[in-house]
Amino acid sequence: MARTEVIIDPVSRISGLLDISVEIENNVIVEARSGGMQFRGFEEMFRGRLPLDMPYLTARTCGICSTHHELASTLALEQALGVTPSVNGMVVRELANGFELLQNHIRQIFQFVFPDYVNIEGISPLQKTNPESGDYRLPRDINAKLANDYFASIPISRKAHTALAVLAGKAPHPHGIFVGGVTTNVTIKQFSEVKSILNEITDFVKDVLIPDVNIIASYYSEYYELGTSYRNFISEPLFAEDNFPVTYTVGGVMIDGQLSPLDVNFITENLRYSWFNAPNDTAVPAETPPAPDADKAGAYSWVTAPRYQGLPVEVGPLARMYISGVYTRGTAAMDRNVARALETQIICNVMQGLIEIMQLAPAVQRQWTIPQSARGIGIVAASRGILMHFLEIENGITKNYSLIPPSNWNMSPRDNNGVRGAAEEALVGTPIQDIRNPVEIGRIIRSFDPCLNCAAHVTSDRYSPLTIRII
Ligand code: NFE
Repeated sequence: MARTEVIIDPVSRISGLLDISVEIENNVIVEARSGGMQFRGFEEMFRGRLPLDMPYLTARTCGICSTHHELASTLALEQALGVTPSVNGMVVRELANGFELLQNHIRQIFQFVFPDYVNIEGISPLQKTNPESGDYRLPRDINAKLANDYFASIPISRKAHTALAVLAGKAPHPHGIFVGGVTTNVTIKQFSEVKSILNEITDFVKDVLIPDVNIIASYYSEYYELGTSYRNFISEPLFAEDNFPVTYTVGGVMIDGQLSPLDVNFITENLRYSWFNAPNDTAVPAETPPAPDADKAGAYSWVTAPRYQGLPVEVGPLARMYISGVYTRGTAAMDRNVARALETQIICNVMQGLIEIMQLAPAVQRQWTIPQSARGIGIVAASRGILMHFLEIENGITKNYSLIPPSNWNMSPRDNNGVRGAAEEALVGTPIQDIRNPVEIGRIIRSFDPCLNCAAHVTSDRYSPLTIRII
């Protein structure tokens, strides 16, 4: 039976350059590849830098989740320096991280996922979807409401970043999160501004976001079956501190339905299909950093393939919700979208509690001493899942710095055993109704909320800006 190869490069409405290639036989995807098409070399830039600069430098890894990187770097530094942050500093930075989560989730749901299901009849050609090329099923009046909500979400997601800037200096790339807590002196003015924005977002999530996502789920219910992956999950703690009035999840690992605590020693990065080298094609974070090799035979991605105990794993809101026991409905594409929506509401509720214990107080900062040699790991709940930073200091400077962002797990290429990454696996087995308009691929891929800027941490000129090739 002849196979048809479909290449979508880059996948639109995501951050970064993602090449999805699938092979289709009898209108079913039988093979899939996820490739990160840009090399950015951030880890190369980090070597030799002053450790206290790292929160600011690492935040530049990505423009849409910079707060997560700054917090992860701060945590890694605090561990290396033996610093315990102030209680109020932790509250303020958890709120800042919460606003980054809200901004990302709201934007992802409305601006990146909605156009897969809602015919956005907007005012700009850029915002107008083509009804001929889509599978749009919503009745006209319902479609009109959701299209209206698409536009209503834009100022709401922007306000989440306004609140982030109030708490942490600016957005993106805030500078207020730092060793010891934050650099922000919290006043009544800041409290009032942030509280009022949080109330507005909370109402929008309850009254608009949740009902809208439920509507989409009901009209496209087959996506509760399509796009399942391995059902192996990793979740990091999120809003888990004992002193928080409302908590969410302590995280963990779920393999074959069995829960266990996360052990970072079980994590390696496989490189057989990535344009990187390391001994045995295996990088150990902050020990044997991968060396770029753009001409490596057989490789197809600038994304490494992290594995936990050698296994591929999915991360993100669905993983957090599954491991915390809050969501058990399923693990398909629509489950990812619904879990992200429900998590947005949980985040609002936790932040409403947190803001009440935020003290109107000056920042606690002092001069920090950098040890001659030390190591630190920072783990953060990022919008797309677990984010890890690995820092090694030698002679008072940064010797090695490794990142494993969430999209490395989800969008990983095959590992050294040829086993597919999470999104690749989710595509295989998917029926494609119209091979010349394979909307199913975008819907499944966007349910992961990929960010290839994070994952591929010099853009190649070997790839044309947009190719959908049917062979
Ligand atoms: Ni560039 Fe990021 C998030 C991080 S993703 S968006 O969330 O860390 O891999």
